[in-house]
Amino acid sequence: MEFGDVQETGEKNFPKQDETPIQYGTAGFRTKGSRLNHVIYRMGVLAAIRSATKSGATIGVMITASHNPEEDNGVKLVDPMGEMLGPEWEKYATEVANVPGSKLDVTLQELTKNLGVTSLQSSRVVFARDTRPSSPVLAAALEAGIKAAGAQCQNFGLLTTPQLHYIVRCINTNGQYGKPTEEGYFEKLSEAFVKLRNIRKAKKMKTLEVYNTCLYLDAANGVGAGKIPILQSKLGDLLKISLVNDGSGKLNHECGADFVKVQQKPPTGVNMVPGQRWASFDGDADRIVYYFMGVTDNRFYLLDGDKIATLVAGYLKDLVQETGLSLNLGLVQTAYANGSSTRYITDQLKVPVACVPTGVKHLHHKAQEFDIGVYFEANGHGTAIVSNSSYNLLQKTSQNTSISDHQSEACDLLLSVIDLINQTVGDAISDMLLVEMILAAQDWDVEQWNKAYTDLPNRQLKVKVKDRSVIQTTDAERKASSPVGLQSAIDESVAKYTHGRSFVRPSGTEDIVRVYAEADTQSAADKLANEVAVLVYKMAGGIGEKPKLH
Ligand code: G16
Repeated sequence: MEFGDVQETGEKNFPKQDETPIQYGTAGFRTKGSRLNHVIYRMGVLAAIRSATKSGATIGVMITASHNPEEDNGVKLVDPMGEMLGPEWEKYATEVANVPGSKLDVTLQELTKNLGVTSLQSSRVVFARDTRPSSPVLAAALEAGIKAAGAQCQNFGLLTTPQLHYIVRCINTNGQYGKPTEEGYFEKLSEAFVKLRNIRKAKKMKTLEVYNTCLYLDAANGVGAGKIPILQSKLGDLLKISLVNDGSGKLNHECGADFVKVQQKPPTGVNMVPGQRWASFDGDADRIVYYFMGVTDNRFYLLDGDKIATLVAGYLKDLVQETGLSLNLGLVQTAYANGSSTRYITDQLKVPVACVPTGVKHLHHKAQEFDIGVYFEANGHGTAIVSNSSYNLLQKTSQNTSISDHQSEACDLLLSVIDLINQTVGDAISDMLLVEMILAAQDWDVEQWNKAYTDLPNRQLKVKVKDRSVIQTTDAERKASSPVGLQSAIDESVAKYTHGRSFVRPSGTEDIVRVYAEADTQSAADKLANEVAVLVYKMAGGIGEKPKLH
């Protein structure tokens, strides 16, 4: 195949802006929006090639930098079943993004030749963007890339990242997963939610005494904010959402799921009353965390991805038991999972738990090994997935007249819960509805939910280094294999603390090294995190202000 025209348009309208290499990271390319024009143009072409290798199945492209600051932007590619781009393609993406403009033609020629692609005419790419100021321009670059490649494209405008993932799956399953529109997305989720919430009424169960239908939501001033009124209009009184950081302020600035999780405090400027239930989305609404102020102690309590995972896994485990089917349920976490959560899952829930490297792509992949796989990163990014065979079995069993009413009701219930879940990727809106449904089903409020286990105090820090790739990790990122000597120094520090644990890893979305530490008290966790941050600074080429020991 020839890509002379693609190269010419690229050189003319989307020239490479600088020579600094850019890498497809944890969730795509991410850097300052002003550096991304050529990258995103080229990703339009790559998405068309990906589609051709999947027999013309639709590929999605989302323009967003999610939790990053407003001036950043990025691009995430979505595979046909709505999952993240296959890891084997990340190297092609990196190569195509970095090649000099004058070599784009030969690079694409070689790539398509090696992949056996001879035409892009039946390739299909759909795309959407978040609310960042740079997103419309980048969306135009993307569209130009798709069109220059000769592929068909559809622009879905402003969507949350998970909505685009959902739409891609709907298209490629010919509507079996749902209607491939935003309206279809809200219809599917809200119908399942309303059905599940009304079960109490249908079964004449006692009215809710503890669960409060009011939820306070910080939408990080992101794309999720604009979607809440649409959702609210379909929920009636079953969930009343009060929105803050509704898009009128600066995106992710001192608000949003990442801020709340990392800082372990509420978004700046919100007036939290003890006992109220709060949640925060991130900028593209693929993460959610919950929190509240204790009524008796006025303390801030965070219910992060680990707490959501345990709530969901516990609920699903009971429901599976009621179906009488032997479906194996498992939970997937990363090294950031609080030690107490892992202990609770193993000892109390008695659900198998696996640990994988950071990045939803790794968690999703591992979760596919279970009949029902629940996966969550501590930062609030996660979902649950159900294998096709388990789904079919549930459907068949629910219609089986020889089983007890109780069993068939449980199958029916589980099928509705599955409809409430966006199985393609972590989804803040779907996760929020799932949590709210479970809390209502148990007639719990946040305090009861929080009681399941007590988090070990923990701290996350960021260290700036000259080149973060000098840090390499192994054992699902729990150990640093490079630079030499760093891990033994971390081990020595950790050994001084009761219940101490710490690890470091280069971020795949920001130009920093992340440090995580936990210990028996907050001051010990802070001290350990500081010690390890100083080690990173010294041994991995720290730049800028040196981390200070407390
Ligand atoms: C992305 C990924 C997440 C990951 C996060 C932080 O989230 O999808 O899986 O946990 O980045 O990654 P890192 O620690 O490598 O910077 P998002 O919400 O920013 O797209």
